[in-house]
Amino acid sequence: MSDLSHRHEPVGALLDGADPAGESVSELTAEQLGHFETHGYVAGIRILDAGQIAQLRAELEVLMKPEHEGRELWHEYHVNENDDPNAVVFHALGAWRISSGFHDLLWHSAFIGPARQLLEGDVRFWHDQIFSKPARHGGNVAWHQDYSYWTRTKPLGHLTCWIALDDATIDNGCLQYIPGSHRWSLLPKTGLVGDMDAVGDVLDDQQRAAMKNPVAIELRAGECTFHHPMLMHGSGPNRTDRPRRAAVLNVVRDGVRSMSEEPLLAGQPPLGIGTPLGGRFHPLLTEAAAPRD
Ligand SMILES: O=C(O)CCC(=O)C(=O)O
Repeated sequence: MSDLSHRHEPVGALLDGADPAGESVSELTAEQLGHFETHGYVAGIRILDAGQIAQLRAELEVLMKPEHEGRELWHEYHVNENDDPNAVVFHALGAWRISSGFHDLLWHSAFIGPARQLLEGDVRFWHDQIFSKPARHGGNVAWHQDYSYWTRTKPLGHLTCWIALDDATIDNGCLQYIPGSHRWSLLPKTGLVGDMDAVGDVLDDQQRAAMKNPVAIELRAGECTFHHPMLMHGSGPNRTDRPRRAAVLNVVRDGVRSMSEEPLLAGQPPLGIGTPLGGRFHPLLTEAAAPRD
C-alpha cells in the first residue's frame, strides 16, 4: 500500500469533470465573508457533486472496516470515540494518506478558494478528519472549540471545513454553532464525546446564556460549512434511519508553527519548536490544474 502523503497533487479522478451543474464556486461573496467575520462561520456552500459524493461514500465504507489495507497509516482511528455502543461516533485522522478521493479533496478549488479568502493568506494542510454517525445509534459530539485541541500550533490562523456526505439535519446530528462565540477566549478541553454540556463547567454566565441559542447547520449532501477555530460547536445524536457522515479538512494560514517537541500527529517525525508547518505531512494547497484528458 503506497502512502499518498508523498503525493502533493491529485492522484485519482475525484476532481476530473466535476460539477456538471456548475453549482460550486471557488470564491465567497463579500456578504459571506462578512457573515464569517460577524458570526464565526459561513455555511451552505456547495462543494461536491453527486458523483464525488458517491465516490467518497464508497471509499469511506472501505475505510470504516478496521481490517482495510493501509490501516497502519492513520494518525488516529476510533471505531467509536465513545464507550457506549448506543452512541457511536466513528472518528479518524489521516484518510488522505490512504484513499485517493479523500486525498484529492485537499486540492479541490471549491475548498481552497474560500479557505484562502477566509485565512487571508496561503492555505497549508493541517490534518483531515472523518466523523461518521451510523443510523439509529449515532452519538453526539460535545460542545468544544477546535483550537482547544490545537494549541501545539501557533499563532491562531486555523480554519475548519466540514463537508456533509449525507443530508445533515437536526434529527441525524448535524453540526450546531453558537454564533459569535469565536470572540470568546480559549477554553480548556472538556471532552469530545459523552456529556454534551460538559463545557458548561468552564463558562461564565454570559457564555452560558449564549449556549441557549445554538444554530443548527442543516446541509445537503455535498455542501460544506467553514468555521473559525474558536467557534463553539457540537452535534447531537443520530436516532434516524439515515447515517450522518462527514469529511473534515483542517487547514492553517501558511506560516503557522509547531510549538511542540513531540510529533504534531501520531506517526509523523517531530517538527520541533518554532518550525513552520510544512514538508510531507503539511503541504501547501494550491488548486489542481484543469482536469486532465
Ligand atoms: O461531525 C461532528 O459532529 C463534529 C465535527 C467537529 O467537531 C469538527 O469538525 O470540528
